[in-house]
Amino acid sequence: MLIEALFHETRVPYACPENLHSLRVRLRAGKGEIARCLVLHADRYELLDSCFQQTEAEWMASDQRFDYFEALLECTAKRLQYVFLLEGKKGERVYFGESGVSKERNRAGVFQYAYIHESALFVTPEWARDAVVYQIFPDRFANGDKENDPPRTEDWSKDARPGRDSFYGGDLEGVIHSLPYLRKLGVNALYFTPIFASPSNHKYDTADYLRIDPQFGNLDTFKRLIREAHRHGMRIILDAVFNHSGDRFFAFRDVLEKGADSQYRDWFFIEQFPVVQTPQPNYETFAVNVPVMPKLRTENREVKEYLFQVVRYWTEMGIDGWRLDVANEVDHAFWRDFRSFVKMLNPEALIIGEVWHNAVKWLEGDQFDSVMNYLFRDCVYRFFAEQTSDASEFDAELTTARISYPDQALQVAWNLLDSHDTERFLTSCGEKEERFRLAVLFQMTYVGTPLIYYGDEIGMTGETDPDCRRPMLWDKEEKNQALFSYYQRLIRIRRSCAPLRRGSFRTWLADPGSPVYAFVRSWQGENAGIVLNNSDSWQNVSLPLDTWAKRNWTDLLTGEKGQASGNRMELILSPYQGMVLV
Ligand code: ARE
Ligand code: CA
Repeated sequence: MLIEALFHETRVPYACPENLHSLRVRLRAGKGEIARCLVLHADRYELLDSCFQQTEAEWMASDQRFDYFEALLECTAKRLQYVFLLEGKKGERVYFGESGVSKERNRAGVFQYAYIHESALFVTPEWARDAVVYQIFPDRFANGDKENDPPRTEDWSKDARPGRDSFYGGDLEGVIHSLPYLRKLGVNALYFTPIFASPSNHKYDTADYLRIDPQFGNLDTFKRLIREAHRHGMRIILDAVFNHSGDRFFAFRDVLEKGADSQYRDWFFIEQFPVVQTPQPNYETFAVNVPVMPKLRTENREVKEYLFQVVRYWTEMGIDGWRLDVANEVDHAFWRDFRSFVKMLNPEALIIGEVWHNAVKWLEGDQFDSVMNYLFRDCVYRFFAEQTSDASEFDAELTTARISYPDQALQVAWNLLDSHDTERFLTSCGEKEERFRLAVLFQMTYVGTPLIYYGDEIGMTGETDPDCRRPMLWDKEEKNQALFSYYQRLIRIRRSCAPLRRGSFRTWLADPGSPVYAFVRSWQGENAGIVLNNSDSWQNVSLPLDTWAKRNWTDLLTGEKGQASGNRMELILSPYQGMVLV
């Protein structure tokens, strides 16, 4: 047994309390090394070996290098000591504990999870598990009020190609008018990129955090939007841009005017006085030299209090959550207090960070509920769009992304194909709609929350920012109606099939060199099996029955029924066909 590959630690994601009396523990081992994994566990104060319970850890997934096993340990006392007992493929047995690996139980020592505190439990909002989120970029979604259009508003047409400074006149009134459309699509949560006052079209350079941008409407419009959206069964999530303000934010204006004498000088990271914006800003900004976005010193108590007052104002108005911009560059202490504060105001509020890389540091239960899942997008991009990975590589990459996070976060991670910061996924697929459709099917059936970028559902295309932000197509002739119906159908399937929303995940088929990928989601004894043919040729597929555990199946997409013979399920899939079997 390759003992160098063994890994466990008593923290997320290797040890995650499920509730006060159970701890989910995970073990990493070399690929194909372990035949059986047991966990021996007891109250920390137990001295007698004979009083240790045994729980079998099950294989949960494999990635490129490792196998992962998982067990749920019951602990009445909330305190735990445990040690893994591993059996290798050749029958050899070793213990693995805090002191190391040994044939002798005592030498291996034990891992200790000292106490499960109520405050340390990771609870994410229940509603988020049933959510399908729709992302709206307000200037480009719908223009419901021509009166508030900015000067130099450009033509809203299918040929529009936005530049960095284009305005199209979209607003909140337009969103209110479109709620029936969104309801028809089937989504039940709306995420808005920023809507507070700012000079740009994207509004990430906030001038006034307490005011709706007049191009989008006013406070009254926003309150009506919340009311109407809620009446349509839709939640509202706003963008929290706290890493930086805009340069027209009152505090930054004051620093520009008064320099070192400004009482707000420590709200930012000023390198030198007087403060200049050109030719290069002499203060920290978002990214590299973006003068209109001075970085906020969120560690400063006054800044934090100011922003928390902003958070209180909008949260109390009735919104259902926050998406945190550049969440990875704001200090952890800020986010910890932010979580307590938001959940105090509204325990059901959802908190989603924008992090493009592994975000486990923020997902231990004390900061975000989850993240925009760009790791998911990377895997999906390589498999469906580029087609540079086979089923086995796709599966391994997904596993690496999945096992990085605790289950609570994973279940509500925003799985996106694209966003206002990336090229449109249909464009990534070379506008080959069948590939795009298969990726959407995957998005709607994988673990986590589907996040739909406005217009994807009707076949909009576009290169990266700013081209991916074209005005929404509303003309019947211009929309891909068939694609819209397909989205509707998939959303309906997701909403009617609990395993797709809450179920565990098991790889079903992922052979090297093969374009066929299959997996099973299970929830309370119910299974949903997803089979995807990511190729332009017919595929004969033979699936083992043990993961599926029954003989009959119905494809929710076509209504086709079938039966397995022997101990395999044989299927024939047409090019780019996907199936959702129950
Ligand atoms: C403009 C230009 C961009 C340029 C950028 C930086 O259009 O081409 O890359 O400036 O100089 C908003 C606007 C953007 C605007 C930007 C600055 O929407 O149009 O872009 O302001 O004026 C990183 C961050 C991530 C950030 C992306 C854009 O980590 O937080 O960059 N995303 C949020 C929002 C944006 C918003 C801002 C932040 C600023 O969603 O819309 O931009 O408030 C890799 C890295 C990521 C990196 C990603 C994209 O994968 O791992 O860290 O994200 O690439 O570059
Ligand atoms: Ca308008």
